[in-house]
Amino acid sequence: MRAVKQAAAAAGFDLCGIAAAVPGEEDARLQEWLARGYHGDMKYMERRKDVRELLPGCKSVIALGVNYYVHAGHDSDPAKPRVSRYAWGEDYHRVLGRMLHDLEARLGEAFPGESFLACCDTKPVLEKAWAERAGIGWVGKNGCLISQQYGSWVFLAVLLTTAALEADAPHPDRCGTCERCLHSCPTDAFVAPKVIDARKCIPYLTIEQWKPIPKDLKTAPWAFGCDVCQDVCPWNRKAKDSGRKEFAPRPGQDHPDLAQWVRMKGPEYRETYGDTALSRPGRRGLARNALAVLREQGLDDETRKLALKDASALVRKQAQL
Ligand code: B12
Repeated sequence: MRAVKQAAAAAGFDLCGIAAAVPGEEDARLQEWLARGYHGDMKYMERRKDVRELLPGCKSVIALGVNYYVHAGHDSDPAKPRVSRYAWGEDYHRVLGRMLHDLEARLGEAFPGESFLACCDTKPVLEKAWAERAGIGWVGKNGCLISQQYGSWVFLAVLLTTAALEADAPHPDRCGTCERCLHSCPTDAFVAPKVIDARKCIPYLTIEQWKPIPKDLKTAPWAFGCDVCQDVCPWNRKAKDSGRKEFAPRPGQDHPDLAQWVRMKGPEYRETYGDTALSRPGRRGLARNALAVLREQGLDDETRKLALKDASALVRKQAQL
């Protein structure tokens, strides 16, 4: 559907595909994933819905992708504390939210009388599965949506609509026999190709849960998220710089000062990270993550003492591990 793709490109999206809003195999796979408890404390995963319940009369799903790769790259020093690439700049929910708003306005004019509902993590929708069905990439063995053009450094969003749009063909799987990602995971989180036990995945431990990080799960040097299974992916050798300044690393946001994360108080935290993805786990979450890395790399007495006196039980408990 050319009009939709042109509008998506004009709104800033790099990838756009269309799928018919009918249920697929992914719902059964999600149920199995949940039944095995792989979602851990992410209770919101139990509320995923048929898109037709979210938008009554929904006929099509417009899947969208934005390349977030910037050439800056992590320092080659393996001991330097790291923040995952997706969180180096402005929070992607804000950036994609603006683009979705723009696209909705354009499509509202092109398809009068039709309804639209924008989702970017904000609604209970399986964005990767829709992206694969709409042909913009495939779910790789590393559990990420991989685009043949951009690799896996793409953010996803979907726009549900009541408009009956011509669907694209699903994307074929192009991982072949490669299994680099499966063998590279620092915490052995893959139970099978494409299937992650989130409870062991560093992004879950450092972003999505609010308990101390267990001693046996070594997160260093990752202080927020993790990119290992994407860094080793051959499809990411082709990554192209998006040229988007919103995703370029802010000072210290790629390699943070961990002692500072432990020292930092609420106002400074909000001022520095309030409009970034690092706002998700809160100040306490970042201090916990910092302590987990410092535990492995060397925690000085002053920082430990400060953490043991912290107002947050989470931070104190992490410092005791
Ligand atoms: C929950 C969640 C997480 C969890 C769980 C990860 C996961 N793989 O599901 C945690 C916290 C661990 C996480 C981590 C990350 N996340 Co996340 N996350 C989500 C969220 C909110 C839901 C994903 C989901 O539905 N998972 C549930 C499982 C059941 O779904 P699934 O991964 O699709 O897995 C099934 C398929 O692989 C399927 N399957 C498909 N085909 C086949 C074939 C066979 C034979 C089999 C057996 C299975 C199978 O079966 C699996 C179930 O067993 C989405 C946003 C959204 N609303 O969709 C973002 C999202 C997936 N995350 C995103 C990002 C950026 C990340 C990180 C890269 C962040 C980081 N660097 O730290 C990591 C990547 C980790 C990884 N390797 O996947 C992006 C991914 C973009 C992309 N290109 O894929 C998303 C889409 C957010 C966005 N809007 O851009 N995330």
